[in-house]
Amino acid sequence: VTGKPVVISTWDTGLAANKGAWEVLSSKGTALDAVEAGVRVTESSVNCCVGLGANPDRDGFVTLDASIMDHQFNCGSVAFLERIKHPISVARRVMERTPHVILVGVGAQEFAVAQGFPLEDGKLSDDARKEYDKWLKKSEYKPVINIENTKGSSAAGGVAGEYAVGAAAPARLPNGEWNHDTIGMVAMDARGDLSGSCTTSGMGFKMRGRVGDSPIIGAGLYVDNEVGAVAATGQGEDVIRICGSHTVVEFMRHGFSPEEACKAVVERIVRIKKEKSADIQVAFIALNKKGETGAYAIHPGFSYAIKNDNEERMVVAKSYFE
Ligand code: SD4
Repeated sequence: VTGKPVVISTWDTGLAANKGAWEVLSSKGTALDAVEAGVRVTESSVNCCVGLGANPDRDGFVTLDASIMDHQFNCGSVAFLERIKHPISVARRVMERTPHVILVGVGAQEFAVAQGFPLEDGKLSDDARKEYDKWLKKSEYKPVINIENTKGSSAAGGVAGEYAVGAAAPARLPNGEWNHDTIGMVAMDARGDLSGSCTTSGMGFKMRGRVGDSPIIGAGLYVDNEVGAVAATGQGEDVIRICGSHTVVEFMRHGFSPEEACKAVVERIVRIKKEKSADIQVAFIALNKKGETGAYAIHPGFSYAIKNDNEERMVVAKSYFE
């Protein structure tokens, strides 16, 4: 198969990340190199939702999760990783240089340092410090995932459709809150091979040690080079319980389009959560072997960015709730 290169990634920050990935894809690089380079852009951004600038756990520490998967079922991830700037690259080293798939916590950090990744100072970013101080006043343990539409945060106010690049909103809302904490990216290279990546600070003010869906292969990310590649964002617990990204891939295997497959899995979550679905956001992005893309969310306002040879745009996905 000779695919046309394409990359898609979650939320408005996906635009900048796609640019990073495109540099690799447009020069005939591999999808694997592209998805690593792409999300590193987001991990590097200061005061962003992902990486060391993000909101901490409820004890005041930023703890990071990331995963990566290639076209040959090779996969690697890190979870509960502290003071390392590029968890996605550590995940790739786990995949390529260890016999394992997942490393967590201190072990993951020691591995990263042994691999030459600098140990950062662990200080919170200015924005995260402010958010944490605000949170400490009440110290409520209510880890509720952000639901974009209620804040009017995302591209073009969250109405489903396609938007010019200029419509993308900044990652942080005027009131100082993030509109998300994760970037998931899936790509196809010129050879038609697929890869995916996912990196996150997890849910803000989570319990110490909490790990979400993003570093769980099959939940936050899954790639089957015969079928397609999928990444998830939103309330990780509810993605894990249905092996979300893997399930989307399986629907595509049985003939669903990327959007139909994402929709079927979102509907499954809604059936499980019943009325509690009103309080959670989950969204999937999917890319199939033909290079077709799609997404679906529980709530309106979930945006994702697409880049290929001809275009660069934002799409606000359709959703279960209108
Ligand atoms: C998690 N899925 O840790 C991540 C959070 C997320 O936008 O996607 N936030 O549960």
